Amino acid sequence: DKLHHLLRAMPKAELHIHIEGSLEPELIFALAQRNGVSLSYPSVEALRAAYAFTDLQSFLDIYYAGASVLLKAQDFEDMAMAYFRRARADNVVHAELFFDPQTHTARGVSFETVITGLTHACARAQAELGISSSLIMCFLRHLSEEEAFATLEEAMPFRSQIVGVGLDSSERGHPPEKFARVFAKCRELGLHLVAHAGEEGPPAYVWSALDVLKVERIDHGVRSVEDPVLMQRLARERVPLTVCPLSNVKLCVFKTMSEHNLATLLDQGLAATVNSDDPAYFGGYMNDNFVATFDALPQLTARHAYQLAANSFEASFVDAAAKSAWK
Ligand code: ES4
Ligand code: ZN
Repeated sequence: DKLHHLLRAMPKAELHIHIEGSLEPELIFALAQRNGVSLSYPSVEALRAAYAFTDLQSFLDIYYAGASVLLKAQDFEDMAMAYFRRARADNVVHAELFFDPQTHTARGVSFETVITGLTHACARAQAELGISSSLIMCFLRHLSEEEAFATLEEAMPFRSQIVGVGLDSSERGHPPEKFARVFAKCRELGLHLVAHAGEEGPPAYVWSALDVLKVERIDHGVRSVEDPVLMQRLARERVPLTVCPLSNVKLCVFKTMSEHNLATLLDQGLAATVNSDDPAYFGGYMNDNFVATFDALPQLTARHAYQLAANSFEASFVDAAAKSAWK
C-alpha cells in the first residue's frame, strides 16, 4: 500500500551497519572455498539454521566465526559491494559502515588489507551506484584499552580513510569508561565519535558514553526509555539514536516487534533513525527494517517515516556543505 511504498521509495541514510554483519551465508561459503578456509558447518542451510540467537553474545560468537573467511583485500571489497548493491535497492543514498579491525588483525590479516578492500568498495559505490559512504572503525569492548590503543596506532597511516570511531561487541561488563582515554585521543585527532550503549546495557552506559566518551551519536540506546531524565537530555540535545529494530527482536532486547519502543522515542522528540545492524544475520536490510517496524506498530504514520529519513541525514557525518546539496 501507500505507506509501504513511501517506506521503500524514500531516500535514506544508513548509519548503523557492521559490514562484517552483511556477509550472507552464500558469500561465506564462496569465500571459504576461494580461500581454502574450512567451516564448521556443512552447508549454507546448516549455517543459516544456526542463526537462532538468545542474546548478544550468542550472536557475536557466530558472527566472529563467519568473518574468518575474509583474508584478502578483494574479499573485503566483494563483501562491501554486495552490501552496497542491496542498499541501492532500498534507496539508501548514504551509508556509514562500521568495521572491526581487531577481528581481522587477531587472525593475521593486516589493517592495510582490511582498509584497502573497504576503501575500494566505497569508491566503487559512488562511481557505480551513486552512494556516498564513509568508514567508522570500531574498537571491540571485550578487549583491553591497550589493544584499542594499538589498533588506533595501526590506523594512523590511514587516518584520512576513516571518518570516526565506535565501540561495539559485548556491552555488559564493559562500560564506556573503560575506553575514556582512547576516545579522548580520538577526539584530539578530530575523529567523529559514536558508541553502542543501552542495547543490553543499562541507561548508565548511555550517560557515560555521552559524558565520558563525549560521543555524538548513540548506537541502539533503546534502554534509554527506562530513565526519564536521560530521555529529556537526548531530546533537548537531539542526540541521534541509531536504532536497529530487527536486530533488537533477534537478540531478544524486545520479545516481539509490537513491543518495540521506536514510536515512543520519536514521539518524545528523540532523533531516532532506523538501521539494519547485521542484516545477513537479523533477517533483513533497511527496507525490511522499516516495513517490519511500521507493520507491527500501527501508531507509526507517514509523518514518522519522513521524520526517520530526515533524522538519518541530519545525524550523518556528511559535512554541512554536502548536506545542504541534499535539500
Ligand atoms: C553488534 Cl548488534 C551488535 N551489538 C554490539 N556489537 C556488535 N557487533 C556487530 N553487531
Ligand atoms: Zn551494532
